[in-house]
Formats: sequence, C-alpha cells, structure tokens
Amino acid sequence: MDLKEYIEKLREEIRRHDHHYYVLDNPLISDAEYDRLMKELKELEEKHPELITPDSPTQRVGGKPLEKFGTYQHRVPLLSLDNVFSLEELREFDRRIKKEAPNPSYVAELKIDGLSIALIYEDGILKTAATRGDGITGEDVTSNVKTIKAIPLRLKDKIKNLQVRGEIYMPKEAFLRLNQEQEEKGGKTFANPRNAAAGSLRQLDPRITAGRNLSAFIYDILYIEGEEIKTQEEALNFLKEQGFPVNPHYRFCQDIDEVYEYCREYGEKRHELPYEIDGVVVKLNPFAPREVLGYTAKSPRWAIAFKFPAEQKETILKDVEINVGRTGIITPTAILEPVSLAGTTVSRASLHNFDLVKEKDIRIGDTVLVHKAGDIIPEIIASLPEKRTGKEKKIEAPEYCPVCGSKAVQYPDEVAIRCDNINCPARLKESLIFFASRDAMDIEGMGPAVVEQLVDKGLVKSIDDIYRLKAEELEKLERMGPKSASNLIKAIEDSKKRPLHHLITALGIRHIGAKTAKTLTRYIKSIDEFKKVTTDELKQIPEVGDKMAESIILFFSEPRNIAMIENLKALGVNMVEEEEIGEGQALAGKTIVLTGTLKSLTRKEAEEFIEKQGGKTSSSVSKKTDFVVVGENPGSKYEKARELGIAILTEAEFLEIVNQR
Ligand code: 1X8
Repeated sequence: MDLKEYIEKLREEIRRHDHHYYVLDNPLISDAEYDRLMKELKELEEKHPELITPDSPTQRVGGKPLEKFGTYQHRVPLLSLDNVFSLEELREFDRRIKKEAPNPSYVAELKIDGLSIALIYEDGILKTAATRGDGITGEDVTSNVKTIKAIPLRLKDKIKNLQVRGEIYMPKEAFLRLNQEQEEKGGKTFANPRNAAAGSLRQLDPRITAGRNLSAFIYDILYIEGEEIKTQEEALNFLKEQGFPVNPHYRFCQDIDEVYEYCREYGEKRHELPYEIDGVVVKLNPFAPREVLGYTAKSPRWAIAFKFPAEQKETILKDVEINVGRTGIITPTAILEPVSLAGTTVSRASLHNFDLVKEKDIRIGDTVLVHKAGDIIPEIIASLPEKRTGKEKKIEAPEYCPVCGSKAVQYPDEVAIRCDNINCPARLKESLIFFASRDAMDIEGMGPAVVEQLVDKGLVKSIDDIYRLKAEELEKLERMGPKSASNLIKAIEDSKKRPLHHLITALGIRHIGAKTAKTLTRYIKSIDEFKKVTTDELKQIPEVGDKMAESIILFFSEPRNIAMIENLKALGVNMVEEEEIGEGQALAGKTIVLTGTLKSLTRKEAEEFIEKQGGKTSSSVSKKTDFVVVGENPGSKYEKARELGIAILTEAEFLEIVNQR
C-alpha cells in the first residue's frame, strides 16, 4: 500500500466513525482513539499537502472567514407546506388526495424545528450547501455546513448529480449549553434552538459554526440522476444507504387514521426528544400521483404539515428575585403563579437581564405568556399589557448589588450588569465552591453545604479566610465531626502546595478556564510575573486571544485582587509553577506508544497517566519511541516495535509503573 492509499484508508476509517457517532448515535471507539486517527491524518496531510482532497475529514473546518455569503439559485424550488391543526383538516387533505389517488398511503415524519437546507453533491462529493431563502434564491453556506459532522462530505456511491433537502437543527442540550456560555460571557442569548441554529449557520467564520454542535436530518430528494425512486419510503432508505442522517421516527401509514394516530403520539412524546419539533409532515407515499396533484403557488398538494399547538401558557408574574452569580452577574428571576407547561409545573422563569425586561416591558403583577426554551428552561415570551389593572410595578435594574451594596457595573458590549466586588457574600459562596473545586484548588470536603455554613456563620468573609480556618471552628458546623473537620483542615493544607495553574484557575478570572490557566503557566511561571505581564506578551501565547489578555490585565490591575493574592501568599499558598510536589516523574521525557486493547484502564486514562508522569504518547512507532505498551490484539505497531528493537511492555508491566505512583 502506498502513502496515498494509506491516507485514503485512514479517511475511510474516520468517515466510518463519524457516521457511527453522528448519524447512528452508536460510537465504536473512544474519543481519544478517534482523536489519534484524526491527528495521524492531519500530520500526514501536513507533510503531503498535495494529497489533500476536499472530502477529507480534515477539510470540515478550513479556509478564512467570509466577507459575506454568496447567493445560490435553487435548481428545484424549496417549497413551504400548508399547515393543518386538527383531525378535521387532516381528513379534508385526505379527501383532496383521494380525487387523484384512490387508495392513498402516507409517510408521516417529524417536522424538525430548524432551518431548511439544500445540499448539492456531484460525483458523490458535497459541492454546495444553500439555505432555503425565499425558496428560489438562498445563501451559499457551504463552508459552515461542512463543519456539521452529521452531514457526509462524500456519499457511499459516486452519484453523478444529487440534490437533497433537509433540516439543520441545534439539539436542545447544545442550545442550553450555548445560552449558558453566552450568559456567563454577558453576551446575547437565543430565544430557542431554531434561532440559535440560524445564528450559528450565519456566522461568517466557519470556526464559530464548528463550535456550535449543529446537526441535521435529511428527508427529501430534490433531484437525482440515474436512480429510480418510486416512493417516499424508498427515498428515505436510499438516503440512509448513502450515509445521510435520516430521522428514525418516520412511519408508513396505510391511511389517514394511522397518520392521525402518529400525530397524537408524537404530540405527547415531543418533549422527550433531544431536539425540538413543531409538528408532523405528512407525505403521499407513492410518487406517481404527485405529478397529477401538482402544486399551489407555494406548496405541493401531496404533502401537508400537521402543526402542534405552541406550548405556551398565561400566568401572573408575582415578583422578581434578584440573584448574584459567581462572576458577579446580577440576574432577575420571575416568580410566577404556578402553571403546568410541557409536562411540568412552572413557578420561576429566567428573565435573563434587565435590558430584556425593559425591552419587553414586563412588570410585576403582569399577566405574562410563558414557554420553555429548548423545551426545558421556562421563559417569559411577552407581557400582556391589555390585561393590566394599573397596579403593576415597573422592574428597574438595581444601581447597587442587592447583596453587598457595591455599585453595579455594566461593561461595554455586555447586556449583563455585574457586582464587581469579589468578596460580595453572594459571589463569595459561589466563588468559594469554585475555588475548592477539582480543577481549581481541589479541596476535598469543601462543597456547597459546607461553604453555605462557612459564609452564613461569618467564618469566611473572603477567599483567603479558608486558610485561616481552625479545626475547632469547623467542628461546630452541622454534620461535621472531629474526624471530618481534621480531614478538611488537612485538605486545605494540602491545597497550598498545588502548582500555580490551579490557583490561576481558582481565581476565576473571566474567560480563563482550567485549560487556559495551564497554557498560561507554561509561559508565566510565577504570580509575580503575572502581575507584570503586558497585553502584548499575553497575546503571543498560543490560544490566548484579545479578550483573555484584556481580562487578565484587568484582574491584576485591581488592588483588591492583588491584596487577596498577597494574603494567600502570606498564608503559605504556593505561587509558582513547579511540578506537583510529591508527584512522581517516572516517565519524564519518554515517548510511549500504546497499541491493542488495555483491559484495566482506558486509553484516555493511560494517556493521562503518561502525561502526568512527564511522558508523551505518540500514535506511531519510530526510532524515537522509548517503549510500546501492548494490549490485546495489538496492531502493526507491535510488529514495527519488534522490527526496530524497541522495548515492549505488557499491560501488567505498565500497570506496575502506574501502581507504584
Ligand atoms: C419542512 C420540514 C420537513 C420535514 C422535516 N422538518 C421540516 N422542518 C420532513 O419532511 N421530514 S418537509 C418541510 C417542507 O417541505 N417545508
């Protein structure tokens, strides 16, 4: 096998895993193993750029941000559907169909609440992806759509010309995560997964789209050459065979009653699905009568959308609670007269920020319309001013933090208002929980229940007070005996020895998470250097962007923060990045290759261990390899190691090193 063939084999393997992971929802290998394949492919393509092909899995995110999207003329118009809302209207549709097709059978499919998209394949390779637009002209969003892993860049067969239609959507979970991130950043949140998907697809920089976890379902063939497809069922099967993600919940229905049963069933089950649907699409199964039935000005006569009623309810906004989070963001929460909505009772709803409250003119005492964003998070859609009595009270953004009284601030480009006092009791609790968490100072036994009491009893008034706690004080806390008190004191004491990146994480600097903290401390080795670092120096560190740099500078220019750091230093907290004290470096400088299946630990665990001990793993055996760890059914790497005379360790031998640590 020559290199070109080897690379193509590697790509085929990655495509197979993408398909299993993103389309079949049934991964065959661990993330680490997948990453290794991808890394190998990337490295080979970097060395041999002439062998890169547009359908290579590495080409999903490529190129520079666009200036603007081009337009795309659809070869077959992307029509909309007529809506029906009742069994009665469904029967009317069936009667109209029966005039041309006496015994109609249907396929019922879920109507995905996303964005319609057309995909154009030539010789089995994805060439263009375009939004629906007005149905005739759409926008060319190819580079963004390529980042969606559920969409194949290459089909199973080399079909000369194929155009398909589908829906791009954002899973509920991804939507909730995105909004949470946006909220933490003080940025704009999205009203629903559909808007989030639209916003993500319309990014000019495909790298942003790539990070948004979009997915897709494909449901129609718009155009095909050289293939006879006679029914919708056949069409869906064909799409599945070619590697497209086809929604598995479609159903063949013998008659319109079966269609209605399907609509009823999914009207109830919709909230259990991991994505939002807004109805059912009903399509005449055989294609032949479709020609005769034809089209109205904007929709086919052989298909219809059964729309579910929107899940929203009216209720009374009784009060507004104001909360302060760890990062100081001050958020209003609506306290509602309880209503049942999409399967649960709702009595609170996020109001997100005060700008939004003002924009929507929401007042205490208002009758409001509530729904669940992403089918989960209760939100107020609108107030109903026509139902006001005149007794309603306007909701004003507080000028001062409701907990500590510091002036509330609003940063440029942010909608959120914040309490900037890092020792604000509300922020303090959240900050302490974060400070003690695993990636931060890793203080076992200092969870929310303990922190709550420490702050409420006045034992901890600022973060550095943790290191002033005495066992006698801790013993007085609820559910804390002498033994657990002394364990906690020991855990606090141990945390003083952590390398600097733990402290940098623990400080909770905006935009600086555990991973960035670790990167930073590879270059900035002591807190004193952090105090002196400049924006330019920070920006030279890989992965550190403008926002991060700015945020670090701001943090270290705040006298209150410096004072706290000085206190921590005086109390004996380590301020330099050295290797973890007491931790071994058994594999320092060693390059290790893993092959075959390990029985007692996962690949990921093995890799983490090696890294922690100062070694590094590699995906291929070379003269530079120090040793190869061989599990069950080892691959060619084992042969190669023997050929090159490289040390070979069995799993048991490797475990011995692991267990000595
Ligand atoms: C829109 C949608 C269709 C389907 C699913 N989700 C949609 N949003 C489907 O056919 N399974 S069809 C359609 C349309 O034709 N406007």
